[in-house]
Amino acid sequence: MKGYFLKRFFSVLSVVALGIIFYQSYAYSEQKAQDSSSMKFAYTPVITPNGSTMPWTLDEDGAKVFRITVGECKHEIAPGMTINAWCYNGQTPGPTIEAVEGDRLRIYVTNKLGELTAIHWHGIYLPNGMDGVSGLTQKGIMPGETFKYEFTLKQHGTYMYHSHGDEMTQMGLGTMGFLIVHPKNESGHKVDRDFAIFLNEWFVEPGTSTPDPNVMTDFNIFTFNSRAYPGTSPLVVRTGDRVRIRFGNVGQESHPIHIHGLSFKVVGTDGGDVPESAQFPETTVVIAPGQTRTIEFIADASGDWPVHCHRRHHPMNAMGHVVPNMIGVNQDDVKDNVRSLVPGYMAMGEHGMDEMTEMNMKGPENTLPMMAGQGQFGPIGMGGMFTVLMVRDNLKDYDHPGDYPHPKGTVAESVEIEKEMKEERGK
Ligand SMILES: [Cu+2]
Repeated sequence: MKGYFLKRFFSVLSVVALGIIFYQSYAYSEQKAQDSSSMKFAYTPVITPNGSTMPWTLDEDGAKVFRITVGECKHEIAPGMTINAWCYNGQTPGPTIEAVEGDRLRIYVTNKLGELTAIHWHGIYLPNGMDGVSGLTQKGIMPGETFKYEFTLKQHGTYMYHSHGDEMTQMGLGTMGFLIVHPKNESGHKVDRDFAIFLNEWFVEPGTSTPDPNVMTDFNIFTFNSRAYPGTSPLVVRTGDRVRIRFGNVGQESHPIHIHGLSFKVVGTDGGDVPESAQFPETTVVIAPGQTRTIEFIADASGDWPVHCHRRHHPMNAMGHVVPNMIGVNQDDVKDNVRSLVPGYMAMGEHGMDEMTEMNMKGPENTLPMMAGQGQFGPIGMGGMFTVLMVRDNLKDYDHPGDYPHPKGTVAESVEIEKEMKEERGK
């Protein structure tokens, strides 16, 4: 009898023990399956406007696992224009990879293109064989193959990943993204808002959908995170926020990015932190091909402040170099006639280009108007590399806050000059 109970006791015990083991392994696999979307971080997560952050999972050995598929995708530059791009995980730029100094990254790259590829981790210190240069440091990843990259992050800062196999074509069609590494200790680096914006330029023949990667200098679409204004998301911040913006560029052209209403300091490059003693105030930062620049500022002035490339053609869409110069020429009687013969005919206005922002110009299909977007005071003569830094007092959240409520008497407006002068003299 005693033996029977003992047996029963042990069998119950073993069931309980098995249960505990099972539960633990279940809990463990739960933990293993836990992905980045459900985690809280010690750092302020980076926002990729119009883009996304790449999800990851934790492997048993603690490595962060990322999966990248290279392939074709349809990408909207702005409402009214969609291109045939080459993408990472169906996006251009590819989702932002975010990690912390000291992390071990395990990145699986699957090639769904019709030709070989490789991914280079721009600025990252790693073993030579992980550098991602097709032919030189590894075999090309052939169509259908998956390669594993693995390295431990020994630095922090703003880095990039991009194709290093037939890169003229592959990057020309969109294969690029951010690799952002947060410092192990955030103190002194903590910001309230952290944005990442990839710069790029494309040539898309008006009326077509596939960017021409052979074009060397004559681009007609200029983008922030592969979006042209008015397709770019605004950057919404609270007055007083410490803001960081990371810019990256692997294109053909350098872009002097200018911000209105405040000044900033360049605090980092793709080579690492800029020492404080070497930082100075600026309102424009040039980001050349193959560079990243990280800027920081306190958003100490509320308002709608433009953030744009300062090259004159870059905050524009679908520029054509065959646009006839019609400054000073009255074309009222001929424009519509020419347009009925040559669909999409574009000419400068007699008094400049601004009248085109108000014209309902019918361009070729899948082609953006040169300038578009509507502000609270009328049409905004901008396109391309243009967005708005919206700084607002007492924001509850970072949703689109609507038009800036200008304090009374702080907006430039039409006046009767004689009356004004008299009033001034009377003072
Ligand atoms: Cu530019």
